[in-house]
Amino acid sequence: LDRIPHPPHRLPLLGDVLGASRSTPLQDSLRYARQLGPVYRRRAFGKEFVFVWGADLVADLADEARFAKHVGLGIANLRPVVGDALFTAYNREPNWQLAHDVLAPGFSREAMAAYHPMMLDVAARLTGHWDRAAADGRAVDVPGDMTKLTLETIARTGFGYDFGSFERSRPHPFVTAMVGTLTYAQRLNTVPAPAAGLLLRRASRRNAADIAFLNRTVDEIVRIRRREGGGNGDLLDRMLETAHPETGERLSMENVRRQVITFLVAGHETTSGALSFALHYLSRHPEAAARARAEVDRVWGDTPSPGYEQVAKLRYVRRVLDESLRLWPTAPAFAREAREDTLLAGDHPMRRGAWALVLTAMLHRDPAVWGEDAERFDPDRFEAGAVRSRPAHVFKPFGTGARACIGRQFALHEATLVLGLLLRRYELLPDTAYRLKVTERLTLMPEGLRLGLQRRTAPA
Ligand code: MNH
Repeated sequence: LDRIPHPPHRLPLLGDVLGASRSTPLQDSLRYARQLGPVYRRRAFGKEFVFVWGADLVADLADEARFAKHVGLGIANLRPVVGDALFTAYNREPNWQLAHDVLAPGFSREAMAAYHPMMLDVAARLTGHWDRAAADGRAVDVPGDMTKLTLETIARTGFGYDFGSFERSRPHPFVTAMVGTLTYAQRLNTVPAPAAGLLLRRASRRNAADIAFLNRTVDEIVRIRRREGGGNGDLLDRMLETAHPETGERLSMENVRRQVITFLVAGHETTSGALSFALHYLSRHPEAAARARAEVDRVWGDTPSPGYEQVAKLRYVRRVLDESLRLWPTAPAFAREAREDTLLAGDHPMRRGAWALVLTAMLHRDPAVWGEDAERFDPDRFEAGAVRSRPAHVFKPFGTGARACIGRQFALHEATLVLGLLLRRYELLPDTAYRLKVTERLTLMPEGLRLGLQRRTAPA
């Protein structure tokens, strides 16, 4: 540990931990990363935290034989809400394997193809909303509308539920409660545990009310399903009815509750951010937007609703999405722990259970891999030949290994589909005064991004 650089002691470190970084911990970590290099440490509350972003170090941490997911920090703070559901389960908890095996078929090709028409339905609500804005010459609230879209999509495809987000002028109370608990969990990261009770007493009472509301909403969703059925084998049907193929075990009701909240949260915030950043970059890079649009016109023609198979054919649109996730991986970090005593990259001794935080957002900017222009938006970095020429494990927006994102294909399909539909329908008119400002509440989002819209005439 002694050899790992840390900030010079002149920095008011505790003050930094308690103060300035509270709302932007990730962007602060990026600043330190640029100063201190590919592996560094920071002290907080008497503990050392190790941050890693150098490509060879991260590649070594991706070795599943020696390392595994670490449930700590922000993720551990979510345990009071979602306990041993998929995202927050400790590796050894039996409910992880059970839920993983029961739910994984919910993300198969066949399952995705069945969600596709519902995704189109939800997207039509978004374009209905945007058509009215375009007609009135009003700019749209991009992150707000993408959050409505992705929440409706996961609620509808996974649970047959409708939050009515596009018919409301204010966010659904479920969203407010969800944002509340996420913000609270992030704040817990910045306050020493013994002081948290005192410092955050009011916030903690609010948080308890938020959690109670999330639970009530889920119980309502389950009640409706039990009464009316009609899930067609969606995620909720799987949670309620599917037994493990080998052990015959089922998820308990308490665990179902935790899984539903997990999927509603994990299934929309990150995708919403990814879509929002992609739309920002498209609006600022007219040449990329033109290429993407030409591809959509060519591949989709004027078919009113593109089929499932036609989405994966949007190769350039997908590169725009990948490049946006490179610069702003909306789940910007993940943690890895040593399964046994080991040497990280042959150099840094780690005890069993010792862990490090992988700064994905910085890994994605490592000039040794991405070049000196790593900060520049360039979708051609994801052209097949360029991808092949890079080492493995340098692009990790969905994490790594057994605990990587189960919803990856879902998110990529949804986001590619929606970008295609929006590019085909509108010209994106940026507010040239807007400077990208990234907000953090465990996930990343371009704050205050608004775009003007102009309806296109139908493609030739
Ligand atoms: Mn998702 C895990 C990023 C979309 C459900 N997700 C992860 C991890 C990352 C991640 C990173 C691993 C975290 C860790 O190692 O601690 N997820 C994303 C991004 C998007 C995304 C960037 C969109 C873009 N995720 C989705 C969607 C769903 C989903 C959509 C559900 C429909 N994610 C999960 C679940 C896990 C997860 C569940 C936990 C998987 C596990 O531990 O077994």
